[in-house]
Amino acid sequence: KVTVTIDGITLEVPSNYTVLQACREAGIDIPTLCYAEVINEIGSCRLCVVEVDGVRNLPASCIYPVQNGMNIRTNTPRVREARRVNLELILSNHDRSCLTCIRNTKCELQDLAERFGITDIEFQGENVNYPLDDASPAIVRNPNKCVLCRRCIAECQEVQNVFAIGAVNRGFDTLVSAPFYVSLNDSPCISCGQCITACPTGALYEKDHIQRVYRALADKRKHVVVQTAPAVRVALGEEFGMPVGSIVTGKMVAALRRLGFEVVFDTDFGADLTIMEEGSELIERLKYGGKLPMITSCSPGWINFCEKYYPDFVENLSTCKSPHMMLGALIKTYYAEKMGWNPEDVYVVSVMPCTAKKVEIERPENMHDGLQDVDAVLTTRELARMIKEAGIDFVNLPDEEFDQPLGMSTGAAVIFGATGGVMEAALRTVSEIVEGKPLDKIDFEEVRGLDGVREATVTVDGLDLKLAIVNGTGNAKKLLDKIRSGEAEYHFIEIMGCPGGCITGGGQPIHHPNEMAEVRKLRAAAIYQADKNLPLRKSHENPAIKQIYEEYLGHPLGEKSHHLLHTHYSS
Ligand code: HC1
Repeated sequence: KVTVTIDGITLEVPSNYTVLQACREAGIDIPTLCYAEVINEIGSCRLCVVEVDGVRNLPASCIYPVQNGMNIRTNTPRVREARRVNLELILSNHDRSCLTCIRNTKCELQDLAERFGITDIEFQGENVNYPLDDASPAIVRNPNKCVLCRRCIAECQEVQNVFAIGAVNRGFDTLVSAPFYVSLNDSPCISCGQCITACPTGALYEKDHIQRVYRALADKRKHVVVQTAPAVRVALGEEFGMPVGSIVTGKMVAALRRLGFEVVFDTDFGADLTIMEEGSELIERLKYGGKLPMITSCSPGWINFCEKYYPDFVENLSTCKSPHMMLGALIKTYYAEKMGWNPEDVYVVSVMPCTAKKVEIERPENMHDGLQDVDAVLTTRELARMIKEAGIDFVNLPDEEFDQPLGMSTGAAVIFGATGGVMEAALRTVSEIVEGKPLDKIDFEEVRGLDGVREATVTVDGLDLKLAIVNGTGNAKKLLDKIRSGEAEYHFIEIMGCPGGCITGGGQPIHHPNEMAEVRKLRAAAIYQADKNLPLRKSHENPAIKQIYEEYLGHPLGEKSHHLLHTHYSS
């Protein structure tokens, strides 16, 4: 420990602290913009400067280490002036069309301008007008809103190991871009959207699907069916001021009906179905010597990463489509038949915590009978915007139930939303099917947790199944490199593209990167609580799943499943 004095208050702090950490411990909220704990400690925005006795310039507190006896002052005229000039310089060449910005009222730069009482900008910077990069089906990049904080670059490079974007040029010409100024669409971007959630301003956002959904809702010929991903129900409430980790399933269903969706189904049904298909695929690969380890395929960000960076693992991927695609295919076939609808008049909307799903729905290998399984993907944030625009009092909505039969699901499905959930759901079903008797314990605690790479061994019918669970593509790289080099061997691996899994996907409500560890914990706890709250907790016990196999699909991995529920990926 060392002793420091901050604005006259003396305190002891760990010797490895930065001045910023010490100030925060002293209850002083130093302003920051570029700072993101651990991943982006670069001191570039210089809004966190302080005065330190004996130091001539004003050090950036986020990267300046404490020393014993240090005397720090955080609110002197010199500090205030320096911070203000730095902020005004950032604002001087920023596109300040805040009223029409997607992050209006949710922008860190706007908050800082308000906090510093900026009413006029002394400097007039050169306002370059860069073109919008909107060629990607998932992510739009507006360089004119970029403050060069590099938080997106840190997410893309350090956390996800994707390296789609970086800082190009130097000085006034510095720009965050894909190499050679190509569009994100032509870059190695995997569309995970983690850059969006790291961005403090409106420089990065999802491709809008709200307008196409409104058009479909207004089209009298269309039957517009919506489905909601597991992770949306534990995050949507945050957009309406509810605490992180609130479970809002019933209110979400009620809001969707009020928005005009004709039928509200649950992607969780698709997740239960995925377990039937993927569990059977695993059993088959284990029995008949198929490609192992089998790796889950429901996260499209991960699929993109695998195809672009680890094509030699494409054969390891399960051939299952992701749950919302499976459900989309069944809505346009099984359900449309039941209702006497022409499949071409059915419009399926998925509400997802994910931006990569916007790309997934357009992949030609996911089409069936010339139709897309899903026609539009709204992120959790987009759904919140629609609810707000409609003036729906979300917090006070009554709870409503999903429509049936494709709204029925089990606890095994809802845990898909957290890292380890697909693995646990598969274990609940595979163990019971293979062993032919009910499980003593439903909870497979050994595969839970939030660490980036986890391993477990679970014995099923005498076979020690070696398992790995990974979240975030940077962590996937670590594991796949070990497998490639022969250092590690597994039977079954769950990989989710986003750190924490879908609960913290690129389409979820945005929090500061420093808060994400806590947000992940709270949303994951809510997911496991939602599982506990359900009467059925194993996918194969879902009566609607049994019914659809009896009435329509036949059996897992059968002819119809093959046609509608499975796909292939390219290496
Ligand atoms: Fe996910 Fe999935 S869990 S991929 O994270 O398999 O997006 O929530 O919907 O499809 O079910 C996302 C979440 C989601 C699919 C399911």
